[in-house]
Amino acid sequence: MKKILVTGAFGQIGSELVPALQKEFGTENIVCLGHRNIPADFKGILEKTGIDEIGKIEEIVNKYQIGTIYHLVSILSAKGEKDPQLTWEVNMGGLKNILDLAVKHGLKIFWPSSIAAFGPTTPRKMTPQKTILEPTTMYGVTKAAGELLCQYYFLKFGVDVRSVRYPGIISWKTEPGGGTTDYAVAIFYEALKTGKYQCFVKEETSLPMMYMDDAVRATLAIMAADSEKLTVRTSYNLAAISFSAGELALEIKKHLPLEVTYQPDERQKIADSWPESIDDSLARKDWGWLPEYDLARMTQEMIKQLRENKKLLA
Ligand code: AKB
Repeated sequence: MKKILVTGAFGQIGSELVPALQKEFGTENIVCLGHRNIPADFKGILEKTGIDEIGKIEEIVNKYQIGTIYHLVSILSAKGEKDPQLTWEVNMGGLKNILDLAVKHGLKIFWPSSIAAFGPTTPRKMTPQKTILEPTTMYGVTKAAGELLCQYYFLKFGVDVRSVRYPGIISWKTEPGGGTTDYAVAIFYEALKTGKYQCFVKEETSLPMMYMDDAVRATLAIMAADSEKLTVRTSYNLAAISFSAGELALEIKKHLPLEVTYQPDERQKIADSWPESIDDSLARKDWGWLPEYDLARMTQEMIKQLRENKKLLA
């Protein structure tokens, strides 16, 4: 089989998608691109190249006979506001490079969009698939523009590019970095470490979220779907659970003692610009998407995995 290249292989999503891809297609068929946070026990094919080094990435495509790229490299919302220029260059420049390689080498592409593609003028409840996209963060601007770029390359050059709008992803293996939804992960770490958490959004702030196992399943499912079944080439709405910061704290308190204080910072404004819940009926209809984790199951699993695998927290 033609090999798969994963960029951003050691980020929040890559850290869990790579093992799933290795399991499904064989470790020898997955090439990981990254240069930071490479775990000491990493097993697999590793190439250390930056996403701006397009010549080197093309050499890798040729060297390994790559047929598919999961292009995960991205600067997230909160970090993006600290350096919007760099965010545009990394997020859009990187995507454009990968799409150009796809045209030249006939590659299939997965690229993640996000609920950040929406903005304050988008309907906030059960946000429809086709709606207003007026994001107010640079990260969101790159997601909205990136979606259109993906669709353009599909229509103009026939690139088989597939995408989902991830909600906030909750995972135990790697902590996210630079996102607005990071509080929903950090609260678990702090609950186990100190029993106290100072939350940077208000108690009533409610956002769409998803446990990592569901996110990985969704990614594999859309990539495995028959091309003719896909009616969206911008990016599919994807949903699992929506809950407020306060509801999450209450759920964790069923398992652990936890004291939460709320001190909203600049990330509150970003959270307020995003939807509360998402209508993902098209993803369900077109490629059979169905989430498995609700708030209770996700909370139980997070605590169990952190206790078992992150010994320092026990
Ligand atoms: C972020 O908070 O920036 C990300 C996202 C929702 O895309 N987790």
